[in-house]
Amino acid sequence: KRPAIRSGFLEFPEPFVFGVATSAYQIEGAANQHGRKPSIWDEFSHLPGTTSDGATGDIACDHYHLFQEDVDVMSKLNVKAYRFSISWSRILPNGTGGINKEGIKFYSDLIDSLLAAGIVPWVTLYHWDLPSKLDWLDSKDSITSAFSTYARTCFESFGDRVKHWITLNEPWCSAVLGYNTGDHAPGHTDAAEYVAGHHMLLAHAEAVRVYREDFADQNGQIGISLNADWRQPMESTREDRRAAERAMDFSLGWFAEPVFHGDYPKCMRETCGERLPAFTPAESALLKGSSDFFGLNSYSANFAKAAQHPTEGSGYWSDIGVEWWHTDQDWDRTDMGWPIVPWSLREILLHIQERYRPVGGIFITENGCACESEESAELDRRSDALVPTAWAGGEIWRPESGMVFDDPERVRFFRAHLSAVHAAISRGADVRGYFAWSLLDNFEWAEGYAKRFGIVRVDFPTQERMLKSSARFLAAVFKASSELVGKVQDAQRHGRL
Ligand code: GBH
Repeated sequence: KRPAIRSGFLEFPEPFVFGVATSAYQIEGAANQHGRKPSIWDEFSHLPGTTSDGATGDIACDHYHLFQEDVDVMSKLNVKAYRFSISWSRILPNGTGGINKEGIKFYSDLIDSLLAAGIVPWVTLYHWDLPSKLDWLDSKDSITSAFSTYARTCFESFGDRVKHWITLNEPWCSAVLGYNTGDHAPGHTDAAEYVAGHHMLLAHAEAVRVYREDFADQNGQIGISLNADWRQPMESTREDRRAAERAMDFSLGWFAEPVFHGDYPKCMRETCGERLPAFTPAESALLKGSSDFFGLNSYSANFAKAAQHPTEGSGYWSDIGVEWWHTDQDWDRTDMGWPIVPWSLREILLHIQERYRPVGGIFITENGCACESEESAELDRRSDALVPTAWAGGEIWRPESGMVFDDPERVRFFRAHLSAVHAAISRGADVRGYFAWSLLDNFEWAEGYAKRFGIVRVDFPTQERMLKSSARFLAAVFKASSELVGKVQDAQRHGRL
């Protein structure tokens, strides 16, 4: 049993990674600078009608130029780990072929600056911004080799300093939103989700093989981040319990089963038949165990009910055979319309623990909320806002400089979800880290800039950063945790533990 550390109001097992997360296209900007070429998101966001208010990531948070300031903010907030992603087309502008030295330099400088601030980099290779010359529907061999060559370039360039890699972020979103609903780049609506997802899984497995075989001396870990929102049976009937299970199998299981057990869930294979590509025995063997840890992104939950009538047509949504209810209980919602259900995070963690027993533990690589869209926001600049004692767990943490944007809903969200993580740990889930989404308000994909997920507010016209009270809250949690880790390590060094 690992010794517990008190993190303000809660105890987490030690060591526990506390961090914040972002992704390249959502924050960097500098879309056409220093040799970067377009990704599918550059092209998609520039098409009319694809994003709210025609927003693009051309400038975003201008993090490409302001990264040092952002690292400084993180160190002020006691952040110990930072999860960011690399823009593939900044490194390899055409997706394959020549390397862009200036792109390498940008990430190299960022990594150095993080390490100098004592912040551990967690690097996502692919957070949805495929170089526009490529497509996940390209032939299996060509897209798989393009991704693994890109991955190899990153391991070679940064692997001396980066020890935590995530291959893909949320392949479910890339496959379903990109190749079925068309809400995300590349905006396809011709039901190619199973083939796209299949290629993503194989690309992931191949990159992991390259890392394990050729970069073993770097002594790092590599895994994948999957999104999962909890599905609760509408009634506790057999039918609804099965419906909820199917919904989980068709979302989390679609990717987690191949990665941890070597094949798609049985119910998917039975329902989809030939529309779901099959793995060869060699591919299946390569996939099985291809994640050193379980990266989980989780935001919400809703009720699942068995579909009364088989839905017309074929395709992902009718394959699931589930109807959804958000509203049967009076759950609050975020600005995204996603129900706020903190206990659902506990249920998901216990589900993952039971089903996958990841040897390297579970890392929550994203959790957070949008809860202050421009419409509802009341900009409250106060000179010395304090995080109320109860939120910071007995610690009154006085801000050094005064300005803070008040976001009490987000503070409540984080407090409740951290409590849920804690509850899951005490029931046996091997959770080893938590990354808040997101460090900054940023380009929220199809929602543009209208939905804000940051713990740091960004005033986009001036690029001014301002802490929110949720940043204060998390800083207090992170600080309590790292102080106690320090004390435990000290005691161990001096033989008292
Ligand atoms: C993440 O995806 C992305 O990785 C990140 O880039 C993005 O900015 C962030 O979330 C915020 O959107 O009502 O129960 O059906 C989020 C994936 C999938 C989470 C759909 C919410 C619906 C919740 N999302 N899910 S539910």
